[in-house]
Amino acid sequence: MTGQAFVTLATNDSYAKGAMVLGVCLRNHETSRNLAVLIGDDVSQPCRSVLSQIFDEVCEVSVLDSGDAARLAMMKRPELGVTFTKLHCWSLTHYSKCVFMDADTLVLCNIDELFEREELSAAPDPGWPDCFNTGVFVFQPSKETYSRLLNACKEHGSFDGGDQGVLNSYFSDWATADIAKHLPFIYNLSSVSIYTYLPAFRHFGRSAKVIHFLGEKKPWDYEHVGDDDGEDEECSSESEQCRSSSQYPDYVQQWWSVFKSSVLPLLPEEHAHPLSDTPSVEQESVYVEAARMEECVHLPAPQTSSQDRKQKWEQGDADYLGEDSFTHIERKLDSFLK
Ligand SMILES: *[C@@H]1O[C@H](CO)[C@@H](O)[C@H](O)[C@H]1NC(C)=O
Ligand SMILES: *[C@H]1O[C@H](CO)[C@@H](O)[C@H](O)[C@H]1NC(C)=O
Ligand SMILES: [Mn+2]
Repeated sequence: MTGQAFVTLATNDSYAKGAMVLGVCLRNHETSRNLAVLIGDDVSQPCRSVLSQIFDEVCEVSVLDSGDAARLAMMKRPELGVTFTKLHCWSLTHYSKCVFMDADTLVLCNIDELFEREELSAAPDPGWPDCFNTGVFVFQPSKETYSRLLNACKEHGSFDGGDQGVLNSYFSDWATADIAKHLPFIYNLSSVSIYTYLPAFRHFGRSAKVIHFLGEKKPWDYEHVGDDDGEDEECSSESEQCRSSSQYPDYVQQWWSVFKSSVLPLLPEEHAHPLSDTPSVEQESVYVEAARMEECVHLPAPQTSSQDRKQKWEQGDADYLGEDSFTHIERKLDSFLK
C-alpha cells in the first residue's frame, strides 16, 4: 500500500518531537502505509535527520520560496502562513489517498482502517460540532483541489484564522452530505473531553484510538514525566488536570515513554544514547519488543564488564533480556535526564 500515506506537519523543533512520537507509534502499531512529514524552514538539521529515520518521506515546504500559486496566495494572506504549509499536503499526488494527523496526537492502536474512508472524512469539533476538526482527516491529494483551496484561501481568508476555517468552508457539506465521512470521536479523543464529560469517557474511553493533546501545553512542554514511582513531575502546580491525573490513563506519560524509548536514542546529542553512537530504527524497535518480552520473562543479568558490553552491543550481540534490557536503558536515560 505504498500509494497511501499518513501525513503530518512539523513547523518547528517542538512540533517535530510530536511528529517523531506519532511516526514511531504508527510504526509500532504496524501500519502498512507510508509515513510522510511536511516540515517548515524552522526545523533544525538534527531534527530533520531523526525525522528521516522514522518517516519514509520528509518533504520541506517553503511556501515563500515556492514561486507558485501558494506564494501568491501567501503574499495576499500572510497571516495564514502555517495554513498554507498544511494545505500543501494536497500536492502529494504520488499518493492516491492520505490520512493527515496533527503532530500533537498520540496513536494507541493500528488505525489503517481510516483509509477505507473517502475525502473529506474527519471527526466533529467538540467546540462546534457542525464543523469538523482538522486534527485527523482523510483526503485525496490532487493538484486541482490544491489550487482551488489556495484560491479559496486567497479570496475568502479563514473564518477562524487557521486551516480549520478554510477547510470547513471548502468542504462545507461535511455536516449534512454523508455520515460515513464523520469519524467517530475515538479518532480524535481530546484530552480535555476526558475531564469535561467523564461519564462518556468511562463508557467509551477504553476504545480510544487517537488522543489529541489540545490546549497550549503539549506533552513535549513538560520537563520530564516520572514513571515507575507514579509521581508526575508536572504536578507541582495545582492544575485541575494534575489533581485528577491518577484517576485516568496518563496519556502524557505514555507520550513520554515512547519519546524516551524510541526517539531520544536517535537524537545526536552524545548523552542521548547510553550504548551506541549510531542506533538504527531497527534497533529501537527491538528495544520495544524486548520491553514487551520482559513483562513475561525475567532473567538474571549476567555479569559483564561495561567495555565487553559495549563491544558486544556494537557487534550486534545485545543482551535484550538482561543487561541491555529496556528497563536498564530507561533507567540510564532517566539518570541523564535528572
Ligand atoms: C511551533 O509551531 C506551532 C504550530 O505552528 C506553534 O503553535 C508554536 O508556537 C511553535 N513553537 C515555537 C517554540 O516556535
Ligand atoms: C479534535 O481535536 C481537538 C480536541 O478537542 C479539538 O479541537 C477538536 O474539536 C477535536 N475533535 C474531535 C474530538 O472530534
Ligand atoms: Mn492539534
